[in-house]
Amino acid sequence: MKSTSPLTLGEFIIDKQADFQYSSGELSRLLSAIRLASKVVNQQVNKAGLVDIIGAMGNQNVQGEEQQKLDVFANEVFIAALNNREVVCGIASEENEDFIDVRTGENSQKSKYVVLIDPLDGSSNIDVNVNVGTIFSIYRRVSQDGPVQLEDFLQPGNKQVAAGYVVYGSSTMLVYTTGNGVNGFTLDPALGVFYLSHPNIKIPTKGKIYSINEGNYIKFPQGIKDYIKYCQEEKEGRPYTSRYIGSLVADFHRNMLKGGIYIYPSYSQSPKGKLRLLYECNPMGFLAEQAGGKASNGFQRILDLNPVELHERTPFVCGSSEMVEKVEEFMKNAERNEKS
Ligand code: P6P
Repeated sequence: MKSTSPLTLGEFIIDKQADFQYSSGELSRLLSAIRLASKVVNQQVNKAGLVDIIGAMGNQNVQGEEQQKLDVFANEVFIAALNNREVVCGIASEENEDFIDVRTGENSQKSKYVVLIDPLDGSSNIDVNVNVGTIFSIYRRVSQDGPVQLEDFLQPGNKQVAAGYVVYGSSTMLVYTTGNGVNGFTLDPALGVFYLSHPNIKIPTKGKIYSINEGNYIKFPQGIKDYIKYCQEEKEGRPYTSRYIGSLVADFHRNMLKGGIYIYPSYSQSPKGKLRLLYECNPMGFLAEQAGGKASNGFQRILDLNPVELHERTPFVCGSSEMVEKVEEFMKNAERNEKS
């Protein structure tokens, strides 16, 4: 008899384990650790306005950004969940300058996986109650046994075995891929259970939403300026709508469901843009491609970039495939004009 209740995330992970090339059960346990941590963080995010957990700790993280208490809390929760279950051998986080070797127990000594994480993206929105999110990226280690090495983390995005995000908002969702499509799960807060609510998500090939911080317009490369003007023209179904929350996970999630494009370009003060390649752009790029979309740095596929530093930045253009292609067209034309 067909089950009437929707699949839970736990059931889904087990069901799909067989799809996964390396199905030893370890990746399933890793995803379950992330599931647990996201519930713990969600509980604090949802009551952040009620307890004295808002407000900067007076510290700064490795990015030199004011560290919100929830940033620190989320980082500790995810590291603890992954560490305690001994499902990974190494972790890199936006909140930590160096990667962490977590081969503490017998099992983690044998673990094949490393995780890179942005534990609470969009944290500047925490105290104004706007959606924030967690982003994670999972690789198989490339070094042999023994201590994890920097090379285990500096892998191109096309080597990811899984990636996903949690968006903490009006409802909390966990969205992830293991390379066989993208599925979204919504948390029932009363039961503490994630249910499959968005099976096999596909990004529309084009949309009418563009997400970019237009306050930086005068600093943008010419190709981006040209694309913004294109979005605003009154023809061929335009102007598009500008929607920018200031939280990558929230903007990406909306654009993935409705169609649209998110752009964080290079600009004069930051020639590599703002977003981090390893734990923001690669996981979101993997998800976008698995959902039929695209992710680029304006000129080439994000997942083909070869990282050289743990916290390196990259310009980021991601979302509906035809919209990303149009940005790349403007970028190439502008570059050609500048050279001529
Ligand atoms: P800006 C949040 O700090 C973040 O990394 C993304 O989540 C967000 O899209 C972007 O930066 C916002 O940056 O410069 O527009 O405020």
